[in-house]
Amino acid sequence: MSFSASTFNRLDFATSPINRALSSENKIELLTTMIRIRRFEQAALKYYNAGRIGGFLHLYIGQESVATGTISLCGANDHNITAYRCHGHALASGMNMNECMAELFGKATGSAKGKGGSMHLFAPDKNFWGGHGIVAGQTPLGLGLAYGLKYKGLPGAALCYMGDGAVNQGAYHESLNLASLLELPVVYIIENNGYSMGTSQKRSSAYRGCLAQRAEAYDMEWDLIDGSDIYEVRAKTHIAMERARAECRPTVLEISTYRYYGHSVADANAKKYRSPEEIENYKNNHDPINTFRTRLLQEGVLTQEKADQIEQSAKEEAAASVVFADQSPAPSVESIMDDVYWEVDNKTIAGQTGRHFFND
Ligand SMILES: Cc1ncc(C[n+]2csc(CCOP(=O)(O)OP(=O)(O)O)c2C)c(N)n1
Ligand SMILES: [Mg+2]
Repeated sequence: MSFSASTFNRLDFATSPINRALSSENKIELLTTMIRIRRFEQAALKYYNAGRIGGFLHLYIGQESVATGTISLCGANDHNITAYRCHGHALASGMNMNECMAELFGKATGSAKGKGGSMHLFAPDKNFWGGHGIVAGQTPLGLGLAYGLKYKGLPGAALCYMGDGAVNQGAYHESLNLASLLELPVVYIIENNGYSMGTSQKRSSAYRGCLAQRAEAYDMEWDLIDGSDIYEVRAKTHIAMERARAECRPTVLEISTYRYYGHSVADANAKKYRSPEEIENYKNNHDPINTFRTRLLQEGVLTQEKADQIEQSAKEEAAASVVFADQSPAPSVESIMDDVYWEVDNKTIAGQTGRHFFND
């Protein structure tokens, strides 16, 4: 089927300036990133279930358009930080599968030398500041990234992601207050997948309209985004990032999305607090990868053969990362105390004496 504007009966975000600027290669790259994230996590799930990965494993399957679409807008001065459901943000930020899978396996070749695990992927050289386990703990840190940009006079934006369960934490509200008061270039992105662990959003939050609308109380701009359409994710996030870069003003975005799996793989009730029909409906009608693949086929940008090839190579890349992780050494016993405090590793006086703030 050939593409025409009348094919789509809703506002077509493909025609927004930031999406019109995409070449066919750029579009295929967006699809490839989403598929790589999904294949990486499917491999991780398999080896978690086989007992090869310890701790938690929070899967991002179903939410791929959020990290992929938003981080695709980032330039040299833009930064991002998120919670524990961080594999998608890590790969979208340019981390490779080997260092991520090795981290999940707890190996010395992992991005945090095997000491962080699934919740703590981290790549400051790629402007990706983690991977944080405390719900909303990253929201003041995201504010700090934005403060740093303003302090240095750099025209950038700090993207700070959180779940719908994080919006009732005090730290988030303190952050919104300061973001607006100090006029900081931060974009708070609520990835609303409908649940905080086993509690639905409607049972956990009081709000008028939507969660993002609370921004009005802090005199901040906000917007709602349909996460199943990566074009919409990019179009609306771009506006917020430009507001941050050019006007140093913060924004709250709420992106509706969904996770197919439980809160973590260890969520025994994953199929009890929501119906199988709900999961099936999302898979069949709102899956961001299926939606975008179909769209690119319609636009004539993608062929079925190329789509199959992208799937195959992502699968092979993920399988190779498992081999890499499996064959990598565990961290040495001698290194167990390293990487806890910078001062201790660098043998500063504070590190040697344990005195950080007082001289006596
Ligand atoms: C301060 C704090 N309280 C409780 C927890 C336990 N906890 C971990 S994840 C989570 C639910 C968060 O849900 P949401 O913000 O919607 O993110 P999602 O898991 O859906 O991505 C809770 C309560 C925690 N990690 N930190
Ligand atoms: Mg949630």
